[in-house]
Amino acid sequence: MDTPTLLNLQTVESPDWCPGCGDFGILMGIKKAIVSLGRPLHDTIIVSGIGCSGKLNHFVNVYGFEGLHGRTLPVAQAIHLANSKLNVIAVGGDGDGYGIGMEHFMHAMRRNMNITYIVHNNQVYGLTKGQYSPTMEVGRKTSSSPHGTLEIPVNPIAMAMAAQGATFVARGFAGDIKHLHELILGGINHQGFALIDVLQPCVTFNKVNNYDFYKARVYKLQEDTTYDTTNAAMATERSKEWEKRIAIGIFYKVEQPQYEQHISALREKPLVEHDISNIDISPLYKEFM
Ligand SMILES: Cc1ncc(C[n+]2csc(CCOP(=O)(O)OP(=O)(O)O)c2C)c(N)n1
Ligand code: SF4
Repeated sequence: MDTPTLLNLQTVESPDWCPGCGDFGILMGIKKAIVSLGRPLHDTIIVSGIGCSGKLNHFVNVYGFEGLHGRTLPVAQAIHLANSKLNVIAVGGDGDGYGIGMEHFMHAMRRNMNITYIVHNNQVYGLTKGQYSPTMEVGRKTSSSPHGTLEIPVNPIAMAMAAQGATFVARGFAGDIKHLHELILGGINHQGFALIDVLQPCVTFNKVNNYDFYKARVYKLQEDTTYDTTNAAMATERSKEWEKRIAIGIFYKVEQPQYEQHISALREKPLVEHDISNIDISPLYKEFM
């Protein structure tokens, strides 16, 4: 049994992200969380989409699956349904999750499967050279908005609250690895769907929302003793702060039944552990061949 350490989580391939990219902080946050969790390396799988963020699972020595752009969550949910004993972590960009994959994002939260979803939110499509993504603020000039963006940005935390199924909703900052590590570990240990939206500076294509921008604004929600993590309205309201200050931490956390608890076969044990040796599946094969 291989217990994870920062050393054996290392892969042969080294990250090729731009120097200073916030993805490095997220990578370290995830590695530290896997080490703190202490489960064998083969118990964790990281599912990703396509993007700079999508390469993350190349750099962590656990199981990995790099799927299609925007389809991170369907794959992660399928893996979880097949073997609910695994620690399933899904990672992707804001373009991946809140753009092309938005419909999966909303429905995954309604299902409340036990998955940790970490979104590298840099307000741009990094890999394809800086077009604005759905979280970009109004008026920003990018390669795809020469006159400034027109659309109102997506607020992922408020969207999660609107889906009414999210049971762990948090925001981290790639420049505060210690705090991010705690959030990710909290998300993994939470029994249900955990969203961790991470403020991730893209130092190459987003020159405004850089480390200084965030350092001047972020504050920790959990240091505010009046904040109530079971109050959905409070979570939505706090998530709207942006210009002057930006909250990071756990916005919302409640216990609710998970998807598989409604299905007797899944409640009993993971699908992969069911004995199907006495079932004739040849008619099923014929139907699909
Ligand atoms: C279906 C599909 N559409 C478009 C692309 C091209 N594409 C690859 S990565 C990417 C953007 C990635 O942006 P984001 O998800 O925000 O991740 P980042 O690179 O910023 O980490 C796009 C549009 C693709 N690979 N597949
Ligand atoms: S383009 Fe942006 S997101 Fe991609 S590696 Fe470079 S800094 Fe990171």
